[in-house]
Amino acid sequence: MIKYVYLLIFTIFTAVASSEEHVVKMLNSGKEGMMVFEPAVLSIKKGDTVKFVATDVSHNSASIEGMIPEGAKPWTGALSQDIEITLTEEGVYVYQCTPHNMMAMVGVIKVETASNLDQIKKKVANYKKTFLMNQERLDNYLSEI
Ligand SMILES: [Cu+2]
Repeated sequence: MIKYVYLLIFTIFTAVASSEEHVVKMLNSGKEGMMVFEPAVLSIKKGDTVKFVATDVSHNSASIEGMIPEGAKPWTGALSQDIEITLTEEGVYVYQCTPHNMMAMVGVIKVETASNLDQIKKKVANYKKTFLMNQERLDNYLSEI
């Protein structure tokens, strides 16, 4: 019996220890241009956390309705504030900076698999209509996952 308890504790401990934290900076200017998340494309494991850091002010991170996996929890960060989220559902998540979505300040996170990619791509055409510049950015990001 005691052996199983140890095994259980060990399993829980390794599960916790193996979840990683990824950092995404919110920037006025980055390698890929003006108003960007960096890195804008992440591939992570289920249960990992992503911390959006307000390196520059007046940005936030917010999930986009219909562009996250089914059952996933949406998020909306406050302007100029760090926000940390834990992603527990597999699939692709697309998020934006609310004040700069017109400039295609968006990012993509893949958790394990791209199972909902087709569903997201259907939404992209319509969503891109809000972009006034960097029209190709989201397509490029999605092609990287
Ligand atoms: Cu922004």
